[in-house]
Amino acid sequence: MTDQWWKQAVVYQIYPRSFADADGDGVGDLRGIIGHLDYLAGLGVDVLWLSPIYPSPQDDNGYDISDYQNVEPLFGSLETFDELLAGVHERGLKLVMDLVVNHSSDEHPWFVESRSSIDNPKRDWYWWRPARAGMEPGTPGAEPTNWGSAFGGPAWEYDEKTGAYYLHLFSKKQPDLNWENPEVREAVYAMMRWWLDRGVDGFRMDVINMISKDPALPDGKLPTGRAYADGSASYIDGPRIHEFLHEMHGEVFQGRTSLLTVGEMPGVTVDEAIRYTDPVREEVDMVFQFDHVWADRGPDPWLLMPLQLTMLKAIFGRWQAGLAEVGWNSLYWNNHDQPRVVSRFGDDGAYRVESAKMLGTVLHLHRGTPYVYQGEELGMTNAPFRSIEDFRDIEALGQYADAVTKEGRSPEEVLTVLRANGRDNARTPMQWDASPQAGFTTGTPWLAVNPNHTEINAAAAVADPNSVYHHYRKLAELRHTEPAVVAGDFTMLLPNDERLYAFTRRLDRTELLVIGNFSAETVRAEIDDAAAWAAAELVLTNTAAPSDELTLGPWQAVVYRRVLSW
Ligand code: TEU
Repeated sequence: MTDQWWKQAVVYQIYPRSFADADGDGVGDLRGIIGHLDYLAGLGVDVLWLSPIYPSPQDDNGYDISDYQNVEPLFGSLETFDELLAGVHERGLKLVMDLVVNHSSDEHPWFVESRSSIDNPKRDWYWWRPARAGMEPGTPGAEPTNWGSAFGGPAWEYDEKTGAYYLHLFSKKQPDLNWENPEVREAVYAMMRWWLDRGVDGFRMDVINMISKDPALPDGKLPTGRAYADGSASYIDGPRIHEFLHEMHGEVFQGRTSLLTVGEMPGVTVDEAIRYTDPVREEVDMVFQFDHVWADRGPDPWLLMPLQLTMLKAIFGRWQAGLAEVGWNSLYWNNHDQPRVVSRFGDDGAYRVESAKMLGTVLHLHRGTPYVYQGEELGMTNAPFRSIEDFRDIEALGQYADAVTKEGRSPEEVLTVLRANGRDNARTPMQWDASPQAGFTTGTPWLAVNPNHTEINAAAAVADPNSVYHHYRKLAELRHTEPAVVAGDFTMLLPNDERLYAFTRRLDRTELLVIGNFSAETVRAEIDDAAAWAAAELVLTNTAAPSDELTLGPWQAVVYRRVLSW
């Protein structure tokens, strides 16, 4: 119960395909990561989260696993993995694996068996259903439910050989596992124990709040103009989800210490998150919620929406207040599914460095465990994708096809949104130096390097004490040295201000004031006890110290500390 070391930790996410390529095949690998462990240790992070490295046809870049207890040859071998793990532990860091068990690859032996015949012992390891009554199997509309897949198209694939459909909430090469079947659950728990016995320090659990489906599998609501319905009401936070996660905790984590578990949970609510992360309930340590990364998404997926700061603050305020007493928040702007935050909520032009530092400061000083996605510490930006041919991501390609061919959208209309929000923005190779392929590879990268690597790269950042890199290093240091950052009560200030994000953190007699300017204007923070902060210590800022404590320059962030005299 007390083993909550992760409250003081900073986690760094590595997307192996795009981090560092040691063998010149244009795809990142484990040897490439090993070669940069000192860089990561120097940044001051505590935990490395590896996106999937298991054998996979790479239909969804590894989130389609064909063997859970091995390493994809593209990335290396189990021996290389053990060497990486040893290198991580030698430097006092921890390593968390990606657990992808809502679905497997359709090339996993479990599914190969399951689809081989209707009476195969593993048939019920997946969700198989006959065609919709009265419909010709394999014809449009004959799918058992009207649900759409997250990657475009229907969520059901017809299998000629056995005359039935199988469910896939993501690509058709990612069939959903049937967690109703205790054999499936036991096989997953055994696999997890196998990795923990090998020395890994925990799991990031992929779409884990989708593993429990409503067995009735009812149709979903079909929005106007959309080809498929949203079935999420039947599988988000499903009927047995807490039972399954508590069982997993008992079967896998019981009796083990110093682990970190985080559940990726699209659509999770604050109330559900309290249930998931309440230590007494023994489910997970924290969750990834999506409310803030959906803050600039409207009902029309093909219409860009500007960020409203008051909405973003309302979301964070709700999650900070909701999990203040029980449970724990994760904190993230970026990951391999989100566009680069400096391009999204900051200014990736004239104020790229200032806004990248400001965004990091505001996020990391909230109450929760911060996650840094590779390249975020350099202020990497979205990439200049031109045509659909520039994209590689199955989600972008699938959604583009649906929108243009089935929903009559213009290609440019869809491309405008994909350029801003597409996942490939996060997946361009890590920018290590200014050389032709940014020091990522000596070969041809699987996805083009962002041309701005000549300016934005790790070599330049480490050499420049005023870089985003060194600001993120200071943020990690502050979390490790100032208890109020970890445990202080959170109070939102100026909730209606559309330019300033301000809040305090208070622990005993120590109080921190954090203010971030989300605009290019000079703005004064009209907070109540402004005078009281006049004499406070300026702990951190991202530009020159403000002349007047509470007047912030363009994209400026300030952190003050005072000790109350009562
Ligand atoms: O992502 C689940 C998920 O929520 C994403 O579909 C996300 O909402 C979307 O991509 C945003 O544009 C997880 C993994 O993080 C993702 O990479 C996988 O593609 C997906 O599950 C299936 O495993």
